[in-house]
Amino acid sequence: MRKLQHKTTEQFMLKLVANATKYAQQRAIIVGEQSFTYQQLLDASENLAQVLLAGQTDLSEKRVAFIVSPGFDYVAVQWAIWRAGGIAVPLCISYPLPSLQYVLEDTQAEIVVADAQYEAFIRPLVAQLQLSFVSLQSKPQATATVALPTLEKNRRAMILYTSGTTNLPKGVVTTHHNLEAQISTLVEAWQWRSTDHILCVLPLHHVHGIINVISCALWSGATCEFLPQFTAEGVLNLFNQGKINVFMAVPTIYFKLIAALESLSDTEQQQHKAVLQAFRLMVSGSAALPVSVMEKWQHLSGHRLLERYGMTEIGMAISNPYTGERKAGYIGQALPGVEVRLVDEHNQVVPTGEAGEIQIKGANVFLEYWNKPEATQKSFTSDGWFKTGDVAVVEEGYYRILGRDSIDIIKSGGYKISALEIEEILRTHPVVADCSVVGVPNEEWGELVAAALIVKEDSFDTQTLHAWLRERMPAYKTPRKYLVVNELPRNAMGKVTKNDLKKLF
Ligand code: MCA
Ligand code: AMP
Repeated sequence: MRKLQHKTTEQFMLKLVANATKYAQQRAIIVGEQSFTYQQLLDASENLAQVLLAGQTDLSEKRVAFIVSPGFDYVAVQWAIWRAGGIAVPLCISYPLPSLQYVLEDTQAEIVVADAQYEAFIRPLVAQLQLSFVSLQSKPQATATVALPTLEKNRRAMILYTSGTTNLPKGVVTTHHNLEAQISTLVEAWQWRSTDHILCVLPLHHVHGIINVISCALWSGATCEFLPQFTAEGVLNLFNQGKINVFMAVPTIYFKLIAALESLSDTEQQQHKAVLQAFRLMVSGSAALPVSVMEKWQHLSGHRLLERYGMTEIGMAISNPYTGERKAGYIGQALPGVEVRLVDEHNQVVPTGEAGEIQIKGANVFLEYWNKPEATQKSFTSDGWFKTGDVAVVEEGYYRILGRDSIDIIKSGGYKISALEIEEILRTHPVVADCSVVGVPNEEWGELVAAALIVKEDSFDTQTLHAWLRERMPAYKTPRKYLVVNELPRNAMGKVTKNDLKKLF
């Protein structure tokens, strides 16, 4: 296990609460017609913290999983878990039950919180696993009041699941200190302010939505508006109201917004452009931003997107400048407080201009993979650098991503997907004799998940297989392309040559 480095008692949560108190009467959250102040957020999270504590003085890193729609309740529950000393485990609202079960079992969650929308769906699983359940629908009120615990900075705060080069997703543990570092570097670099108003359309089981959007906004006294289900038209309508001035999204979302704008008349496009030009900041990340998307967006919105680079394990590490040149095709420079280096296969720093793996050090870097000491150890060098597996080069002072070490990691719509995880599930289908999964390039999605299959029956149909997979994994992980083959391309060692397979698609 990694050494805990920060043993001070200064609390991230105390600061978050102090910031919220400073802006008590300002609007923190908007969802549709409803709006909530920071004071309401403080009160609701305090009440829920007491409900979770139920008279105990500290949750002592108990894992509390929650399945709550994006909005006020989501943040109130997240803050409540943190304030009560628990570890927040946000569940993906589009996961089928088997994927949720994996997360609940892997984290050894003890309490599950659900809102009205997900209560009926999750209850049978909670009962099966014999976990405590808190229903937000029943508007729980604390019966006992205890002093909320004092939390050391190195207290574990959150577990997020990330797919990688293993067949099962790993839980990435971040501490209160990590969260503070991940938030404050962005607040500084992107000049967050209390007058900002951001729109959140991203899922809330990943860093992009949780840290970059919600947490940075609420740390700064800004307003965060939620659109729980992304549609390009929905986003453009909200933009047109003229209040939102900050937006962050994955390239696929900009691609979809561009398509929606391009379908409008010239006059309508000009109207939208007038609104978009008033934005303070628009950011793209989670996957490579194609230069064509950046250019089209600049043409339609008058904005040059700020591209940045991050990872679940590190938050954000590299960013184009807020003031200064935002270079198309580049991810920028190290963020404040983040150390970045490029190394060869022996962990030796490469000469400037040569490609190397990105390695990261800093308070932003996660603590460990939950219950996976070996995986944790393997992901760090002996001198404490986190190995990202992404390969980059520095040109004229800007980092440019060249690719990834592993062909088994796919990025689609900004989601990181493990080819091995999908293969493992496919192989359990009675008709699949063998399979191999790759990511094939796609302008809109970055990559599309594609599966080559050797099947045991001629009457096999991919629609039935697809439906079967949808019961076992979320839609964003399911293959978009299937190809039935007689054999898979293999090298002399018998290993599937995935680059050759990609060509077949
Ligand atoms: C959905 N579809 C997809 C994908 N997702 N097809 C291919 N690849 C995908 N990933 C399909 C659906 O199955 C459906 O097809 C159709 O597209 C519309 O589905 P829907 O779910 O409605 O899609 P959407 O709502 O339009 O979603 C697109 C989206 C979403 C908004 C771009 O994928 C999204 O929210 N992506 C963001 C993920 C994210 O936050 N990643 C950050 C990870 P059919 O109708 O045929 O079923 S954190 C990270 O990466 C690090 C820290 C970082 O740097 O940020
Ligand atoms: P995740 O595990 O979902 O946090 O995804 C992290 C991965 O997303 C990184 O390791 C990169 O491969 C990729 N990524 C994030 N931002 C960018 C970017 N701006 N350009 C290219 N890849 C990116």
